[in-house]
Amino acid sequence: MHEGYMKRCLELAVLGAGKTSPNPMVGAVIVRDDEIIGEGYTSPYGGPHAEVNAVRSVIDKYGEDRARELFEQSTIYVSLEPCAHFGKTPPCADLIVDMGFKKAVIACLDPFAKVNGMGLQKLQDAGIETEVGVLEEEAKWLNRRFFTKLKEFRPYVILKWAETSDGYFAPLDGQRWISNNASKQLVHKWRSEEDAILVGKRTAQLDNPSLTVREWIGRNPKRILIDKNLELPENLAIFNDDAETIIFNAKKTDWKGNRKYIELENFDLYLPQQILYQLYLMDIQSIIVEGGKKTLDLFIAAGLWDEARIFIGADSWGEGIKAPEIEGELVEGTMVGNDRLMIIRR
Ligand code: AOF
Ligand code: ZN
Repeated sequence: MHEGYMKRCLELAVLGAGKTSPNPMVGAVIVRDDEIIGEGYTSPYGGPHAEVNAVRSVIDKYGEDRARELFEQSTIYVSLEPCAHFGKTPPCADLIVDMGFKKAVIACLDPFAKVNGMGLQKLQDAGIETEVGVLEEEAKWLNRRFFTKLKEFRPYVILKWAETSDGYFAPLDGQRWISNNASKQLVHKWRSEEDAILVGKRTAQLDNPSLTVREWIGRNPKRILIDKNLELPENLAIFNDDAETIIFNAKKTDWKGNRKYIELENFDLYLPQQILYQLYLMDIQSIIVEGGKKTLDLFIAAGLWDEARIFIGADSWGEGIKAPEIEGELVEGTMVGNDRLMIIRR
């Protein structure tokens, strides 16, 4: 029973994907007499939290007086501990107490220092019955970007590439498409869900990608480029005005329109660590590393990745540049048209 309602919270939470960052995406469901009477999920960044939206949905329907009567007989299910602090919005734990809920069921605690157990404490101090840990793993997985930022002090890193059925990543020179159009659309959806996309110099030059979201409806992530000596020409698509571009280099720190240049002092030393640290300071919570081979290998060698999403195309080439090699746990294996998609977790 609890699990069914919590599952609904997780489904609602997903509706905030790509819009709530750097806040987590959360879902809330209000249940009275085994019937859902209200639902909500986190509004885009800076807006009301899930609990507020769920409470409002009931008030809008029944008016405040009747809603309060109903809350006294209701359980609120939330996929993350209700907040205890004044941030951009007032504490959700206070709202739950004020509205007089009978019970609160929570999937997992919020590791954010200003909440971390204190939201739960507020509910318990007010005499609300509480239960924690329903679908905990699922809830943590859903907000894995948020948890990684708070626990590892770096963005969540997703590696993405396509390889041929015989393991080639690119031809010996130039560029050739491997995956199909359905896979391409999926990649655009993924882009809209993450804060940034990172590529190396060679990929920016050879493929000349815009790294924007065009085959899906959603916001453009920030673009991140590694170009040590700032050698790339300004007419490349990655420099167009469609999105912001952050350029890690060894020459200058500067700001020019949509472009932000960040100089790394000992460029070649701990490069992925330096980049992730700078992105963490900018509150970028997740990145997709889209290539090329050298850049992917850099993150793999440093052990700085969380997920790899690999398309395996139908063609075989017999020669080329070998795809990166990675070890981890296969969490998903599906077909996207005639491409095979493997998702691997570290
Ligand atoms: C909740 N419900 O739906 C979310 C929560 O600046 P604020 O006020 O928006 O607070 C942001 C923090 O609140 C965020 O870092 C996280 O700890 C928590 N997010 N809490 O009760 C929600 N999204
Ligand atoms: Zn809140």
